[in-house]
Amino acid sequence: MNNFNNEEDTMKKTTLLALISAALMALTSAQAFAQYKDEYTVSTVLPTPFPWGEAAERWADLVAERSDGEINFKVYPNAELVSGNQTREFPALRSGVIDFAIGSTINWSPQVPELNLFSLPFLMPDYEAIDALTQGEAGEMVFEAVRGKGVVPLAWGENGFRELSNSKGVITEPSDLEGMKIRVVGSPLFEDTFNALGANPTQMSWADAKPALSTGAVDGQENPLSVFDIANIHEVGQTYLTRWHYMADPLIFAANRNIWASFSPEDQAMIEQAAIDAGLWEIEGSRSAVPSLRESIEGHGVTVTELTDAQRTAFREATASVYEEWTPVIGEDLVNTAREAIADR
Ligand code: X2X
Repeated sequence: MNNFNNEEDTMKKTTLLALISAALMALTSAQAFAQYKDEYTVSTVLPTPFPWGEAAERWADLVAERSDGEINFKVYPNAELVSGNQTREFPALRSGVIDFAIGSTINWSPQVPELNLFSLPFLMPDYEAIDALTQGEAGEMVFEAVRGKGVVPLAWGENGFRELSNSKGVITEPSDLEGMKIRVVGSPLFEDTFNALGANPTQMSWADAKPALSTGAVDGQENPLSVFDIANIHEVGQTYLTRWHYMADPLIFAANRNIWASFSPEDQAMIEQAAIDAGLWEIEGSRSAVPSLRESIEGHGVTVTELTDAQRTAFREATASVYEEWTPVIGEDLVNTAREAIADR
């Protein structure tokens, strides 16, 4: 009797266990399925066909492909998730209003002071210098700073060397900028740079820039050749362009911290690798497009001026005060690490 009861008990227990484990399995797979949102937002400032927008589309494509269509990134360009106010993108990414973003170091520098490193005038003379920073210890320090602000950095892209355009005349020396109204973006560092050159800088978003140029509210602006050409900035009276390469803004692919934590380690590795691949693809494409962009811009009747080394030195000397003021903000250690990496490149 006892034996029989025991056997029955055991059978009941086994059945119960099987039922529980089946229920658990169903729950786990339902959870695994439900862990993905229908759509993950990806914020950018520029849309396609700007390289920045292309980078975001590429990232979304790679993620879709490598997740067999399970992870859906949707790109929202023109900083539309923050009503066009591109310097609010980082806080929105941090707070979870945005899931992912590809942001310019300029636009995120109000919240992450270390990002002003790349805006120091004439710090990076060429592409090798940019790479020496982003691919080395300085880049890791910058990523650490981004992490410290609650956002997960994943990979680098590039907006490009920013060149100076205006509607008034050829600029080859600082005095040519005297009193000129120049649209700048993002960090107050830009106001210091243009004030040091005797210009009259005004901060405004990209959405407001072209209208301000067309009404003559401002005389000039600075942006990479790709932006100048694709946005047809020559159409708003910007017929002089000086290639002074005074700074370049890298792009950072990044994730909101909680969204990031919601992915498995395998998904995280896949999304990060997709960002790295999209970034490398975009950087290469941006750089190799420069000669044809220059041609296209000249073809629109814009006078393109290249600076001699001596002319560039005059601009560098005129903006030396920016280093004094901003090195303590960026961090002495980071600025020194960057300088050494550039010297050793
Ligand atoms: O606003 C700009 O100038 C742009 C588009 O280049 C950036 O977002 C930094």
